[in-house]
Amino acid sequence: MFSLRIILLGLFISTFYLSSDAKKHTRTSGKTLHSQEPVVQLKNAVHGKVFMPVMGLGTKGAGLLDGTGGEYWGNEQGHNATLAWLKAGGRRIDSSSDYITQDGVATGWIASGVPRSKIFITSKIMSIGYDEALKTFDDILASLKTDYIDLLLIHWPGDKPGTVTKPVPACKKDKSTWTDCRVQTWKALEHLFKQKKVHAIGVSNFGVNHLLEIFNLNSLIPSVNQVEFHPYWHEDELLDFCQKNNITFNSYAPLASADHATFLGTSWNPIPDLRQHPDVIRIAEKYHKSSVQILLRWQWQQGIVMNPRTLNPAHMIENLSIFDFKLSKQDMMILSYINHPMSKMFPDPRLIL
Ligand SMILES: NC(=O)c1ccc[n+]([C@@H]2O[C@H](COP(=O)([O-])OP(=O)(O)OC[C@H]3O[C@@H](n4cnc5c(N)ncnc54)[C@H](OP(=O)(O)O)[C@@H]3O)[C@@H](O)[C@H]2O)c1
Ligand SMILES: *[C@@H]1O[C@H](CO)[C@@H](O)[C@H](O)[C@H]1NC(C)=O
Ligand SMILES: *[C@@H]1O[C@H](CO)[C@@H](O)[C@H](O)[C@H]1NC(C)=O
Ligand SMILES: CC(=O)N[C@H]1CO[C@H](CO)[C@@H](O)[C@@H]1O
Repeated sequence: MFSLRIILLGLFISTFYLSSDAKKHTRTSGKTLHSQEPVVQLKNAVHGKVFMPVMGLGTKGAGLLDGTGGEYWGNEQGHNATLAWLKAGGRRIDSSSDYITQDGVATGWIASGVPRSKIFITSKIMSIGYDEALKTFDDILASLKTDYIDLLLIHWPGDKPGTVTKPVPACKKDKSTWTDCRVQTWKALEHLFKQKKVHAIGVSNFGVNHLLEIFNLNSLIPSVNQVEFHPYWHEDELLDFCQKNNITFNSYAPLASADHATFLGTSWNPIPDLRQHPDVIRIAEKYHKSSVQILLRWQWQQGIVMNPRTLNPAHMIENLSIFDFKLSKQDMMILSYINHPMSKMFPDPRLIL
């Protein structure tokens, strides 16, 4: 009886926290962004008020040109998806200097006719050092055909485990850790921020250890951390740490990539499609929503912003329509306890020193 009460109390507190959190994060800007779409206000490292649309478009396909590992995305896919996304009412696009779709994103946003000021573009730079980051930023502006970026992130805290950047960046030469590269790259982002060439700066794939390193610089705190997060793989402690420090949590692969394969060093490992999971399907039927809408809503009720990738305009509209229903605390809990032993789709950034 006693322990049951504690469990119920825990459920109550966590649900209150989650729902009040989602509420707290919701703002409607009305002016510069699509009036209907919920946005969050970024808190750290911003000039004035910066509102980030909750739903973005992912533009990196995990697949290779030879057809393995999922869907291949190049400039043609980037162009078509961006154009369809903006037409469907989406306003945020998740891009990177490391994706092979950036030029397509540019032709797509220009073809849409939507003014640049109403579009929120994220791009990313690897941990490569100060001068190298500034040079890459110029390439990003040229590639995306814009003169500013809404949100610029450090893409990874170092080489992804299992890959080696060639040539090795000067900031990493003869060093056992990526600390110098991270710090230099962050300083370059701060420089661009101070010049107002970017409206907000943040990081991606950073663990608590990497974030504390930035805190120790006694300078700007990242406004966003973009991390893999879905019911198969969710680092709740990292989410909590970010939210306690006003770092907006941006999930990636919110559908566990859905094309259900994860690269394990040498081979693609199939993972059961989350969209077909019996618990997800049962909850979807209960709310008369699709599995994907359930998976995305589960994120939003935790105050998380996301960028699912899709080429399908009907899927885009579906993805944008998760703001008119609410999952019960029990259903949130069921989704949080779905798990899979081989659930990490991307390399583990916590292994990067
Ligand atoms: N920072 C980083 O290091 C990092 C790493 C990985 C990814 N990312 C970002 O996060 C984005 C998303 O991750 P992801 O691309 O790996 O995968 P994802 O968004 O989890 O899954 C994409 C898959 O979901 C399907 N899908 C999307 N909406 C759907 C809907 N409404 N109904 C049914 N299926 C739907 C898509 O198929 P259809 O085309 O058929 O809809 C596609 O196969 C990336 O594109 C990238 O921008 C960042
Ligand atoms: C992109 O859109 C064009 C025009 O509708 C179409 O012909 C082409 O097949 C599309 N490409 C992809 C990869 O979807
Ligand atoms: C988070 O932001 C709020 C204002 O929105 C501020 O009151 C609070 O002190 C901030 N917390 C931290 C840890 O920076
Ligand atoms: C075409 C369409 O239905 N677009 C919708 C996408 O989602 C936003 C936010 O919910 C709606 O405002 C749009 O009408």
